[in-house]
Amino acid sequence: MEIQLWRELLEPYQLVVDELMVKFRYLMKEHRASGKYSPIEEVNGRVKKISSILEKMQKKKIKFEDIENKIDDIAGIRIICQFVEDIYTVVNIIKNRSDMTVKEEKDYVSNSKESGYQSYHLIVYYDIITLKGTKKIKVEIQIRTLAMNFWATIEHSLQYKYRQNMPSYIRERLTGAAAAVVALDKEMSTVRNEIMDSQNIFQVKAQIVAEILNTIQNLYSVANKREIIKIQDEFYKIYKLNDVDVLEKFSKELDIIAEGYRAQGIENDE
Ligand code: 0O2
Repeated sequence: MEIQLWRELLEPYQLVVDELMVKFRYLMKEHRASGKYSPIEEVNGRVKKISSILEKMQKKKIKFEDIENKIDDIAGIRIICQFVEDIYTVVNIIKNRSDMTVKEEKDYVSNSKESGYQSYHLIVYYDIITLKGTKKIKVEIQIRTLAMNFWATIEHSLQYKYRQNMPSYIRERLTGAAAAVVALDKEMSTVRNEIMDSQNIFQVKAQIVAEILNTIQNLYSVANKREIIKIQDEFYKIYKLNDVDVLEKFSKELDIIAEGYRAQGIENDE
């Protein structure tokens, strides 16, 4: 196939990957901005390399004209979660979205592969719109925990290194490591609520601090310098107390001060 044709074939897949990364990252941001725990920890995406597509075509005896039909992971998104429970939350979020339709799902979390591989796979249809019109594209979304991803990354590299001839002592080590991943994820799930609470408090605090700093910055254009310095000093003093409630109270008081200046500004304009 001509190189130009490869580019034409793969370009829509790059658009899908770019759009979905923006959407999943926005989902993370939305959760965090509203002080909620995000079930998504990290999102990555890629378009399959031509060399990997050629390899798969050879292995599965796929003709050029059947590439798009028979290869489901030309566009791939990987979603990394902290806890096993989050995987199922993300699966439900995807299933309930109107911009994606699930074509197929494989739960290698409840039923890990013989290799020890764990991950939840969804093949979804996603529409892209270009000058040529609307095109339905298949995307493989892999959802797994940080621990599962660690194992899969290492195992993938070893598979690549040894191809079909992985020494049995390495395979045994990997099987043992896969069992350790299951145990680690189980152990982490038992402290999930505590971890979620502490992460939420951190998010809420970061959000309040951002709002306070924003208000102080806006005050620079309306209040006098002496007052702003007084407010700043007060903020640093309160920040050291490490008490979210006190910070929140301070933020509300600051809003009232800012509101006062705004009303005064409107009066002066009239
Ligand atoms: P690569 O190099 O990651 O792209 P398919 O091959 O997709 O047509 P299959 O094998 O039934 O059909 O699909 P499955 O089982 O859902 O696997 C799809 C992808 O999951 C693989 O893509 C891997 O990325 C990953 N995967 C599956 N099994 C394993 C495993 O045992 N170890 C690791 N590390 N990853 C696995 P590719 O195209 O096979 O490989």
